[in-house]
Amino acid sequence: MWRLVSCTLCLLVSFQLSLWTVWAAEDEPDGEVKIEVLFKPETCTPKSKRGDLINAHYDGYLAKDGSQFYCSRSDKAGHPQWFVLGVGQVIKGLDIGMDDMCPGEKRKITVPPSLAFGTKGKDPVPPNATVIFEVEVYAVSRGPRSMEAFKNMDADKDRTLTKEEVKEYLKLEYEKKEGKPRDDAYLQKIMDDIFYKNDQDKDGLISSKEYNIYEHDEL
Ligand SMILES: *[C@@H]1O[C@H](CO)[C@@H](O)[C@H](O)[C@H]1NC(C)=O
Ligand SMILES: [Ca+2]
Ligand SMILES: [Ca+2]
Repeated sequence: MWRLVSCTLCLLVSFQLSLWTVWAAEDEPDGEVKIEVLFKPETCTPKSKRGDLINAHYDGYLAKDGSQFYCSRSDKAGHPQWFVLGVGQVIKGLDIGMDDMCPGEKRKITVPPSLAFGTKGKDPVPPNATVIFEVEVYAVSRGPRSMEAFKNMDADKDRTLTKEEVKEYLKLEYEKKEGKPRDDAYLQKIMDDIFYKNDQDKDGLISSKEYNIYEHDEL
């Protein structure tokens, strides 16, 4: 999912940038992920953990000059993106840096190259670059890797998920989290993405085995 896009739209609104130039550190190849909490809601639950389905916006900047290389607000029609935390769907530094976050929380996460795009970089990120992400979390759902979520999705309890079952689940999740339904095309897109990533044998169903990436989760 790490499509890097040009980010013209976001540049217009990235007034934070000026704050960040002072932050510019030299690139430490083996440093640690640095987390700065920018905003934390008073009621901060649920907290994200590995395997949770996270919905978030994130903007990426190069530490050395503050230039922006990624912006989820202008990618994919500006929808915040869904991903599973802690399983390598995003760079390692974000898997680490977005742990224990609640909906509404904002963080600035500084990631050394070893936990970002490495010694090779990934255009337009140059080799050995420390990157900074500003993230805002919108939703934290248990799953899709929790067995709880699987059982909720599997409406007819046959231990496989059809596209209809997954879509219905997403529809209800969105309504619950956002107070209003999402349009069908949007749900369809997320669902296609989920099947693309999880339906390994491409039979149009997600089996409990395909779904269950954690050995300790037993059905
Ligand atoms: C990136 O870092 C590696 C290891 O520290 C080094 O071997 C390589 O030359 C560096 N690449 C660039 C383009 O600076
Ligand atoms: Ca089913
Ligand atoms: Ca399958």
